[in-house]
Amino acid sequence: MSTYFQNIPAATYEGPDSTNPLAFRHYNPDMMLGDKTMAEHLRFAVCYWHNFVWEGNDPFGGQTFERPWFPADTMDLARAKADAAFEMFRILNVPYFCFHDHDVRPEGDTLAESHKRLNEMADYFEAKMAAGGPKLLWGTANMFSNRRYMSGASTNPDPDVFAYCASTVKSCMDVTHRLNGENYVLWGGREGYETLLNTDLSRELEQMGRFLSMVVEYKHKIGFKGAILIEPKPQEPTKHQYDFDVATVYGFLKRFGLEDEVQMNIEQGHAILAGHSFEHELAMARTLGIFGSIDMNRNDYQSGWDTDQFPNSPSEAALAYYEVLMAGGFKTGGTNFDAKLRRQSLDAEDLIAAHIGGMDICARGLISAHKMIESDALEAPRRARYAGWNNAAAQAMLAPDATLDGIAADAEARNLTPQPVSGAQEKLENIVNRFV
Ligand code: XUL
Ligand code: CO
Repeated sequence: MSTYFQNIPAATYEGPDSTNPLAFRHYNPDMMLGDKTMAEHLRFAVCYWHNFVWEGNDPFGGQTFERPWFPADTMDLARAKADAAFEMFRILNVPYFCFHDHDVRPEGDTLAESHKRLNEMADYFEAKMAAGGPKLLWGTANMFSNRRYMSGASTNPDPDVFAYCASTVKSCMDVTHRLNGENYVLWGGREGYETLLNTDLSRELEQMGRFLSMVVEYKHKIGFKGAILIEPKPQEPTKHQYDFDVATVYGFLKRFGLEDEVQMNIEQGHAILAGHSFEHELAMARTLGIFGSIDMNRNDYQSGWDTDQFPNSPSEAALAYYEVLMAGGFKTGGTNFDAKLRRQSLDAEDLIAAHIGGMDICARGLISAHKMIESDALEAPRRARYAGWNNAAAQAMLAPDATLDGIAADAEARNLTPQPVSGAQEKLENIVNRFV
């Protein structure tokens, strides 16, 4: 039993007028929105790494947090960390959690020892999950922290690192499968380059494509029913990451014939780093049929870093969940808080309050998005804007037998003079604000 969060009561819904910093004001798990409860729509997950592994260091300074399980370099401390983690999951009443291998077990001296330790921790989790703990939204392998990965994971110039990665991912997929994880995530933090001067792009992309294909093959071999998710990010820690954004990853999947096998885990902060908005990335994934899950956080819009802050903008959350709902909602995916405290927020209570605030913002966004869709307030004008395409003559221009010169001849014969129509952007923005 952990005593780290002692005296912090389980968080409950108290309604919008509550002033209790440790109660939900908007997240009411059982409230119905359409045919699902709020909990079923949002499918919240707490991540292991930012909450229980990160010590508060930044590029200029070291540890600020003091947690009883630090440095978690023994199995006893790893179990103490797990006790605290599951205690926090219980207080927040989240249905899911996520972890990397590296988050939950100290690395062994050999690959075999590392896998053995991971399996021991999976046993420990299994018992806690069976005793009413959360389910596993996704598992993943940390193939970016250790110096062996400094020149890449599957894209490494050294074939031994490629093989090491195969063993690592296999063991993490096995554990994810055993714990009934609903997805398996690959974030290629080191799958990119620092300088083109020492990089063979052709080889690295080929290695990455082959590796991902083998991951998909292994998923089918072991009968893992969850989704394989790629998490795009344009840079940081590398100067350039190959999984730059959703559109880039889609091109990569097409090249290797994996577009029906792999979906996207889209993170707000990564979208901003790529020069997009979160809703752009979500809309692109929906359009391409590869939407999977989200990592919820926000970036500081000035720093240019991946600051992984807890979300706090109701309007941004509303536009994000609008896209999630338009994509048909989460299937295997969910809302994972890939978010961390600021390094001065030292207390156990800060961890709880941060998640409660984030969950409330997501709940507000979901409610607004649901109302916007029910009212048809945005979709009706969008449909009207394209209504000209509904007639047969317009559709014929897109048919496989249509030709450029045929359409040109028709346009000239009809002496066309198209008249511009207002895009009415401000009116649409005002509509959104009615619901937020
Ligand atoms: C890094 C990031 C990762 C992935 C999992 O920016 O988002 O934590 O979510 O490896
Ligand atoms: Co993430």
